[in-house]
Amino acid sequence: MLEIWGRPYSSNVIPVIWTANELGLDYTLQLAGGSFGKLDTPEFAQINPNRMIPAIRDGDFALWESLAIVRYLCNKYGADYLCPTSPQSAPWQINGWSGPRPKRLCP
Ligand SMILES: N[C@@H](CCC(=O)N[C@@H](CS)C(=O)NCC(=O)O)C(=O)O
Repeated sequence: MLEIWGRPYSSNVIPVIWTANELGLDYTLQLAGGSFGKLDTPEFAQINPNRMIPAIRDGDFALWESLAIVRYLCNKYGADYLCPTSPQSAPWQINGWSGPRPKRLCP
């Protein structure tokens, strides 16, 4: 099952959780960062050697950086919904809303 690592009140984690919820994905939230700690553990270093949240593990695949994760989830699970499949897709899809705000996803 998809694992999302982070704390749910982190501004960089919120877009990842929102995306997973919007796509209806089953996932486990691994509380990490801030008072939850765990960023210095060997397990987390395998997921994100930069030791920051958010990060995900999807089977054997690990990824970090909030917008990279959002795009990955949309590409893998959101075809024809959040992920554009044609150059003329509606601008509310993922590239439309994340492009002008490189650090923030603001649906
Ligand atoms: N550019 C990164 C920034 C990641 C970042 O700054 N994460 C912060 C939380 S928002 C972090 O890991 N802080 C350490 C901690 O929460 O303990 C992203 O968008 O994912």
